[in-house]
Amino acid sequence: MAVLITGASSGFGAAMSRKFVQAGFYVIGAARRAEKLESLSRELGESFQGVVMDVADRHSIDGALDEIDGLPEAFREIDCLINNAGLALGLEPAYQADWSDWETVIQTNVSGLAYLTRQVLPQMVARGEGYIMNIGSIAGTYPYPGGNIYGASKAFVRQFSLNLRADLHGTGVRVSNIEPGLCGGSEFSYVRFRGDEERARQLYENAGPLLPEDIADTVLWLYQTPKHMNVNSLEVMPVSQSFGALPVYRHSADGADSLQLQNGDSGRDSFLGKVTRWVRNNF
Ligand code: NDP
Ligand code: 8X3
Repeated sequence: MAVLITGASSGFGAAMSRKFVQAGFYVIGAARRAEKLESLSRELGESFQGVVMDVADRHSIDGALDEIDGLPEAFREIDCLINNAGLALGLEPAYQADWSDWETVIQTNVSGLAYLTRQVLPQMVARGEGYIMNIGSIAGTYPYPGGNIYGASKAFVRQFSLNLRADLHGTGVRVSNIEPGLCGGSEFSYVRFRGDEERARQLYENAGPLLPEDIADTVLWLYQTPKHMNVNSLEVMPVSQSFGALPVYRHSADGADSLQLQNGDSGRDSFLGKVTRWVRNNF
């Protein structure tokens, strides 16, 4: 039996593929970039099979699942599906965001994840065991400026995971939603900032972010927990990240509008300074 990991061509998915193969499991790594999968296959050997799959296209998902049916026997049954493929595009406010970016995020993070899960679940239910692991995000719980459709897509992942638990009650199939915070060492911000390497680099500079290996270790641990145990959700942040105060916008009769935080900090300049620092530190 095998572990099917989407988004295996970089970041979390590549790190998970390495950890699972090192731990003795058979891994099918799926992504769009065949050359990255081939390189991982050369590195990991016979326990890894790459399959080209565009999760935003359900015909591509069906084609890849047919291809998996033709793989050596050890790979044909999927014991664990790790729905990791996903992306954010841009940080513009909702009223300036590009609609086609939003569609891509929805097709990848929402429709693709849901469709692949729907296609893989019946074999798990028939066997009376299996594991669906969804990679959500802290963005699915905590809103932030510019998070708009990305955060909403991860909120879908959170609620879908919980509803799967309800539907799968009694089947033996486990479901977890893993919600990482700031994590460097992947292409996530490079993709979000449309190839702006410097902006992506600055986001993680001196921030001590999580690393893909941390998420891979977490996911491998979850998979190896006893089969009677289900971790419904798991939120992981770097120690350097926590929560911000909620800003309040105040109108003033003299036109000097201001923003105030719950801790009493106020004033346009100090708030803007905080926002600038926060944005620099977080994005
Ligand atoms: P990366 O950009 O490094 O990896 C994303 C992976 O998803 C790539 O392998 C990419 O492969 C794949 N992918 C994207 N679109 C598609 C598609 N349409 N079909 C198939 N595969 C696709 O980012 P991360 O490793 O950081 O992100 C992995 C997951 O973790 C995402 O769901 C992300 O939202 C989530 N996450 C990331 C955090 C972070 O701070 N990095 C924090 C919280 C959650 P390819 O381009 O080859 O198709
Ligand atoms: C990625 C983490 O905080 O950039 O899901 O949204 S965040």
